[in-house]
Amino acid sequence: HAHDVVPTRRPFSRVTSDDLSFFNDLLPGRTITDPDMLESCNVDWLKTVKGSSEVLLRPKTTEEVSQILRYCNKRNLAVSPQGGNTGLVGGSVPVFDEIILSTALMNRVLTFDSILVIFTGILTCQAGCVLESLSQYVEERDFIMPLDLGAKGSCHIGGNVSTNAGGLRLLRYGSLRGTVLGLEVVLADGRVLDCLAKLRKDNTGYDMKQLFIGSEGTLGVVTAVSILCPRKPKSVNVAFLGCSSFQNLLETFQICRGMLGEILSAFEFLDASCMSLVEKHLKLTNPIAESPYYIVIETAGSNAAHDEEKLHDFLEKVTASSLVADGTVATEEAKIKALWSIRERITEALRHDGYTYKYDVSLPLEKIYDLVTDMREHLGNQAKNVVGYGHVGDGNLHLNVTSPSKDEALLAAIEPYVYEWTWKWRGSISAEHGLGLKKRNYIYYSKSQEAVRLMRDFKAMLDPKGILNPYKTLPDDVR
Ligand code: FAD
Ligand code: 2HG
Ligand code: ZN
Repeated sequence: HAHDVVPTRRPFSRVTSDDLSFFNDLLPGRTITDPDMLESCNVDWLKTVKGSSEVLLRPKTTEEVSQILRYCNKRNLAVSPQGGNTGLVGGSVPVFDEIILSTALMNRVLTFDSILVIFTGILTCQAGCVLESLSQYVEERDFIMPLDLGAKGSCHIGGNVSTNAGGLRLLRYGSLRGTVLGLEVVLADGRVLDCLAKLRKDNTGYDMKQLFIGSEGTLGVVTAVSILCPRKPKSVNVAFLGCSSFQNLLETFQICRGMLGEILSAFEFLDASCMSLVEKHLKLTNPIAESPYYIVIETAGSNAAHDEEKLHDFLEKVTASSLVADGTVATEEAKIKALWSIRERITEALRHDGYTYKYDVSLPLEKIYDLVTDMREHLGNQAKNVVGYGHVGDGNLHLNVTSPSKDEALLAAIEPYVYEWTWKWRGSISAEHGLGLKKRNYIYYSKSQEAVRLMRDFKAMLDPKGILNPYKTLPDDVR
């Protein structure tokens, strides 16, 4: 397995002046060729991959997306769909001169359902709605979005669906594969697939929308989403705790599930290195005594007195048994936000620390931190920092390695070591970020040849010319 394979440009057409006049007629003022405006759309959030697209299209409607794709398919022009461009695997930017199709102007809420006077909590919106705006919209109506992530201020719901984003609430509300009730998707040839159902239950044939959830823009462009929103909890508490060993942290999780189960909405962790980074680069303050490991627990329930009593009993138990060394609890919004930002902003702190190598793995819970310890030992002083954090409740570790600048020798020491390690424990080499450009050739560490061949067949059926997000998700050589 060679790492960091740079693909060769496939024989797509190049954009001509005739193409530009077509786009200008279809999207006047929304066909962007200005190099300064294209710059930020060509570079990913991590600033590690860069394309050289010369055209950015900003449709407002499904019909416009349909016309764009029908035209591009006919002309054999490659297209890279883009939402908030917060993806972490190099999937959201062109590799060469692919046209960038942005959902930034597709940001309308279509309906928020009420049947007579009863709100069902089903939100239907265009794909380019920013997650945080949707959160505000539904919260004003006493609901919340079933997902939450650190990128909420920029990421689009269509991007979330296309990456099957996990995030901080998955433990409680499940994955988008359960909460997304319907999708509208434009296929590569411009056909509009209307699967925008708003039903909780619907077993009429194959569930087509599932194919597009997590398909990273390679099978179609998501233009609208129906999603089931939970009621807004009346009482929210956050506890920030310190543990002296990872074993203690895992035991704390066990007890937490037992004592707080029905109100638990998040169980996240970070190690001491993450804490140092957010202190150093973001000037955040550690609210408790220094510890090797920190936990963020959130409860969300309907009765503040009951929830607080439960949380109190739990905290008493874990401190009395010395599983937890120190901790603090927040009930008011400002403090809750401050505690959460320590966890949510680690990705941002890492970007300040240097060039970042990111690994997003699922592992058996009891092995989850061994990978970090092992990697630290394995890399010695080759790395600047090796840190671990993530979604304990979901068995999902974020292992990040930083170095002062891009370092091929360091990369060769990390990969495929990290993938072999994950494979050995039957884990996933991409738990929630997808494969994009960076991880596509490692798919065989988590999927069988038979499964990958079937993926290739689906791709060939839905996008025979391969114009949608080429060089992404599927490996270069399908065996
Ligand atoms: P983009 O980055 O623009 O695109 C991502 C992929 O989806 C690309 O392949 C793109 O082609 C495709 N795509 C985008 N929109 C469409 C569309 N409408 N139709 C078809 N394909 C489309 N991820 C998690 O899972 N959990 C986290 O907790 C999390 N936290 C993050 C925190 C930070 C600070 C950052 C920077 C990223 C985080 N991410 C997380 C990764 C990223 O935010 C998510 O993957 C997010 O869902 C991407 O949404 P986006 O709109 O930015 O998509
Ligand atoms: C998170 O959980 C995100 O904070 C980002 O998934 C993880 O940057 C990362 O490695
Ligand atoms: Zn994550």
